[in-house]
Amino acid sequence: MKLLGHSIAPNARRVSIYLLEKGIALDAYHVDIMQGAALTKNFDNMNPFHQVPVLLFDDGSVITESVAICRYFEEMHPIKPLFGQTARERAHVEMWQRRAELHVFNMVAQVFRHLHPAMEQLEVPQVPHWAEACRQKLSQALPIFDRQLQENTFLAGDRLTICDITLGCALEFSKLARVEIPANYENLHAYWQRVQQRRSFSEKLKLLQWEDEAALQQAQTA
Ligand SMILES: N[C@@H](CCC(=O)N[C@@H](CS)C(=O)NCC(=O)O)C(=O)O
Repeated sequence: MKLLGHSIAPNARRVSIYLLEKGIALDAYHVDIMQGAALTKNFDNMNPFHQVPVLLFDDGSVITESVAICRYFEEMHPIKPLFGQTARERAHVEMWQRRAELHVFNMVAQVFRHLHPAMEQLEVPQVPHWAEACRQKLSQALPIFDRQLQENTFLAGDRLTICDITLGCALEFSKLARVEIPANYENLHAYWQRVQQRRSFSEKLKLLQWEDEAALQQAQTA
């Protein structure tokens, strides 16, 4: 089994951080998405959305979507649960996971994709008005997360779970996306200080270079 990821792309980071938290080792690769390595025919067969992360099994089958990949590993390695333990806990974690992904992570991602010059080639067309609308939506969501973190060490309680990996990656991504998190959200800032000190966030998963030269040549000559 192989994980196809990226050293800084935030969705790939979600899976890397999850694996480091769980202590799961596997062969992981850096796919150079910015240079079109996910646009080849070979990659299209694995993920028609041309995105990382991808979990590739030895029989050629594939799972994509960061949280789906993490859920697979969670079933296979239930020790140190990161999706909650009881039915209620799992639902609570899922609630905050979706909130963090829809209202924070995705809003930061849309600002990045539609405004950042580095995305000009990949996000066609970039729609700056859409980015500004998402920035606005994000600013409406941040106070809700700040309030939740006033009473809780982590989003869903006193232990780190998958929703913290999503929110932490969104906060990390906000720097790259040039999205400012206002200083008055003190709980959110204190939380981010705590989270980024974890070994899973500060140490990088070791990634090999994904070489897909044959498929790249095939795509270019097609
Ligand atoms: N919903 C997907 C999103 C994956 C995604 O957006 N991946 C980005 C990197 S963070 C990507 O591969 N982008 C390449 C592109 O869009 O061209 C997930 O959770 O895995």
